Amino acid sequence: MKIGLLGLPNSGKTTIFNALTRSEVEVSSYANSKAEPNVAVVEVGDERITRLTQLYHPKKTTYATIEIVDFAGLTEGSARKDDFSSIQMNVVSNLDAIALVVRNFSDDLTGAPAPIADIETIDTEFILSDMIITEKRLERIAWSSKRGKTSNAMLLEEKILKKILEELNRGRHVRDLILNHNEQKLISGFQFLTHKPFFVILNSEEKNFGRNQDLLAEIEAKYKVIEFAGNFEMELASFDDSEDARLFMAEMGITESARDRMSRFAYEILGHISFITVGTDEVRAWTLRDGETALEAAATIHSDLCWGFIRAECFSYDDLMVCGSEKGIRDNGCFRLEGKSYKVKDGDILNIRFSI
Ligand SMILES: Nc1nc2c(ncn2[C@@H]2O[C@H](COP(=O)(O)OP(=O)(O)O)[C@@H](O)[C@H]2O)c(=O)[nH]1
Ligand SMILES: [Mg+2]
Repeated sequence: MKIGLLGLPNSGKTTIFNALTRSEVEVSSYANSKAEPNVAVVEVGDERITRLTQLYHPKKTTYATIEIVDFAGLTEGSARKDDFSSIQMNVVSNLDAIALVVRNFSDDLTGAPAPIADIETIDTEFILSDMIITEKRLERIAWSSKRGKTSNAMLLEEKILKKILEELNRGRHVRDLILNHNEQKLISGFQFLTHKPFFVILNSEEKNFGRNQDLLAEIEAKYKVIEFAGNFEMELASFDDSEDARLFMAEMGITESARDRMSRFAYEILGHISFITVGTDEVRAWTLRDGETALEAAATIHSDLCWGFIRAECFSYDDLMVCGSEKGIRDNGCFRLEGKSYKVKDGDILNIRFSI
């Protein structure tokens, strides 16, 4: 899973990036805005994997990972400049979700925070950028059809793009449109910014953190939102001594690290779940979309397991914790054999039987 941090300059993107990834990228009001994006991979904290490691003593433990990308700032007018085209084509196209970092702290340069206005500014840029792409493509289609060069696929594309343009003109997003599978496929190449799963990270001043219920509710009316105290959490992430970190967190009313909260939030928004494989070699978390099947789980592990799929041996993590061991699982009738079309659940422990 890949998540991109976007936002206005000085909204705290790099600060949040450092907090999430325990990196130490320079944070400053004058940081070079044309620098390459910062990229880091973080492990998804998962207590189940930790406990299974204690139970199986594997040679290797592998947590799920999320890749975080910290972009240069966007500004009003970005859609009309080159800012988006390069970002969009190279990096945004690979993102699974966009996290918009919004400043909710006072800044010497830019003054008092205006989070709602900032969100609208960026949202407008995203919509504009998608409109420009749509209009350009529609012009080309019109040009082709004037010369008698049309196809059914092109007509269908034109129809969808007009629908999209109408939606964007109303200030709405491509992701709000209900599109069938075929339509989704037709427009996937455009990489519309307003098509990606999207959420807001409200980056709050330490002393206001946890006291922004009204503001959060206002944002939530339109977008998914999570609050961070960026600066504070960046400092926390740099602590080696976790006992100290826990004390500081408790003081702030933070029960989980920024990284853990963000991963949980992202899994929820993207409708992702984890299944687990266990053994003496490796205990490992894998990611699936909610609703995906045992066959898709097999393919995630290795294509051979998919081609030669026979059955999935399955029990749940929760049952294992209650029964204490795999023997206990079998004795209590919690062990199942599932077929290809079984819908995998979060926390399922799977062993794929296969032959090639
Ligand atoms: N008070 C406060 N300042 C912050 C916070 N997050 C970032 N800043 C400051 O805002 C400035 C810009 O931060 P940076 O992370 O580089 O922003 P970016 O341009 O979006 O990457 C720096 O001076 C940070 O110290 C925060 O949560 N609280
Ligand atoms: Mg930065």
